[in-house]
Amino acid sequence: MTPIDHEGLRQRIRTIGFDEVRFAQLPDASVGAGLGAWLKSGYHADMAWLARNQDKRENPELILPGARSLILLGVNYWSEERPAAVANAGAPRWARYSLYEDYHDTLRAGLVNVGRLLEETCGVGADDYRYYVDTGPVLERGWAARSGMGFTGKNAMLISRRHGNWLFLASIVTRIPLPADPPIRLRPMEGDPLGAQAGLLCGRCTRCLDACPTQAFAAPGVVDSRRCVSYQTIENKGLIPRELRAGIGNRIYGCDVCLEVCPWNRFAREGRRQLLSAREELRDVSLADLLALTPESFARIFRRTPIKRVKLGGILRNACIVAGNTGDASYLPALIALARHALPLVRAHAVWAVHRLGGGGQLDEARSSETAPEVCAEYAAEHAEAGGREVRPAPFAPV
Ligand code: B12
Ligand code: SF4
Ligand code: SF4
Repeated sequence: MTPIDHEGLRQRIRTIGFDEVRFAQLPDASVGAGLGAWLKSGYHADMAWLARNQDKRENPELILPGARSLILLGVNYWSEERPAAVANAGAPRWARYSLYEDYHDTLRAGLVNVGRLLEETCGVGADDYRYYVDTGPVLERGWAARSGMGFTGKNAMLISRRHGNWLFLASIVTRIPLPADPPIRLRPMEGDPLGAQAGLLCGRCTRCLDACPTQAFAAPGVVDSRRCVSYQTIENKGLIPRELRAGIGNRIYGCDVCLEVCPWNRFAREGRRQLLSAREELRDVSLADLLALTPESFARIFRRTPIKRVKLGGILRNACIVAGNTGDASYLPALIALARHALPLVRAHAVWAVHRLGGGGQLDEARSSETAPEVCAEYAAEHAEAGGREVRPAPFAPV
C-alpha cells in the first residue's frame, strides 16, 4: 500500500462533491451498541432487512474482512424554499430530500469516483473497499457521529454544526488504515446507549420531540418507525393505521417535521450540489393532479426520483390521506372515483378520506360491490365510528 497523505485525500474527495469527509477506525463496538435493543423493541416495524444482517451493522469488519477504517461522507442538500411553496401551506408537502433525483443514484456516481481515487492514491484494488449510500449494512448516522461529522440529535438525526440536519450520508468500508477523526464529545455509553448519547448539543431543547405529529419518539433519539410518518408514507407498503392518518396532515411523502424545527439549521446554507440534481418542479404538482395519477403520468412525473419507489398505489394512498385531512369537500368527486380504483389499498384509503370529508353517503354503490377484506374493514370501521347512525339504503354486512 502506498504511503497516504490523509489530508490530501480528504481534500480530493471534497473536490468530487462530498461536503463532509471524515474518517473512523475499526474495530469500534460503541457505534452499534444500541441497535440490538432498538430491534428487540420492534422499532424497525416490518423492515426485516434491518434485523437480517444485524451482525454486519454492529461490526463492519464482517462486511469486508480485514477492514481497518470507514470513510464517512456527507452531502449538503439544504435549499431555500421558494416563497410560493411556503405561502401555499395546504399544498402537499414533500420531504426535502425527495425533491432531488434519487440520491442513491447521484451519490453513487460520486462514490465510484472516490473508489478510483483510492485505487490511484493508496495503491489498493477494487476489492479493498465497499461503498454504500443508505442501503448498505452500515449505521451511517452512528459512524458519522463517531467521526465528529456532527452529533446525534434528540431527533435521531446526524446534526452538523455547519449544515444542520440537511446532510445525505454515505460510507466506505476499507482496508486502508486511516487516522480516526475525533467525535464532538464521547460520553460513556452505559445502560442506555441510544438515550445517553442522543442530544449531545441539544441542551434543554425538546422542539423535535414536541413537534412530532404522531408521537413517534420512544425516547430522545429513539424513533419507533411504526409511528413515524416517514416510515408510514414511504416504507410501509400496506394500510396506514387509521389512528396515524390525521397526524400525517399534508405530508405526501416522508416527513421533515423533527428536522425543520431544529435550531441548528440556522447555519445551513445552499451548497455546491455537485452530486445532486434538483427536481423542485415537483412542488407544483397539486393534490388534484396527484389524485388523478395514472400509471403513465406517475412514471413520467416521478422518473428518476426516490418517490418512484412507493409506486402508484403508494402515492395514491398517501394522496387520499392528505385530501381527507384538508377538510375541503371539493376533493370528494376524485376520492369517490378512487373508491373504485383497481387497487384495494387505494380504495381503502379513499373510503376513509370520503368519510372525513362528509361524503360517506355517496359511497353506497361502491360499497355494495366491495369484496376486498381490507376495504370492507374500512367501511366497517367508519360504520362503527359513526355509532351505526349513518343512514344507508342497504343493510351493512361486514365481511
Ligand atoms: C431505517 C431507516 C429509517 C427508518 C428508521 C429511522 C431510525 N430512526 O432509525 C425510517 C423509515 C423511519 C427513517 C426515517 C427517516 N430517515 Co432514514 N434511514 C434509515 C437507515 C436505512 C437505517 C437507520 C438505522 O439503522 N436505524 C436503526 C437505529 C437504531 O440506528 P440509528 O438511528 O442510526 O442510531 C444509531 C446511532 O445513532 C448510534 N448513536 C446514537 N448516538 C450516538 C452518539 C455517538 C457519539 C455514537 C458513536 C453513536 C451514536 O447508536 C444507534 C445504534 O447503533 C439509514 C441509512 C443507514 N444505512 O444508516 C437512513 C437514514 C438514517 N435516514 C435518513 C433520513 C434523511 C431520514 C428522514 C429524514 C427521511 C424523511 N424526510 O422522511 C426520516 C427521519 C426520521 C428520524 N427522525 O430518524 C438519513 C439521515 C441523514 C442524517 N443527517 O442523519 C439516512 C442516514 C440515509 C442517508 N444515507 O442519508 N429512516
Ligand atoms: S420524521 Fe416526522 S413522524 Fe418521524 S419522528 Fe420525525 S417528526 Fe416524527
Ligand atoms: S430540535 Fe432541539 S432537541 Fe431536537 S435535535 Fe434539534 S436541538 Fe436537539
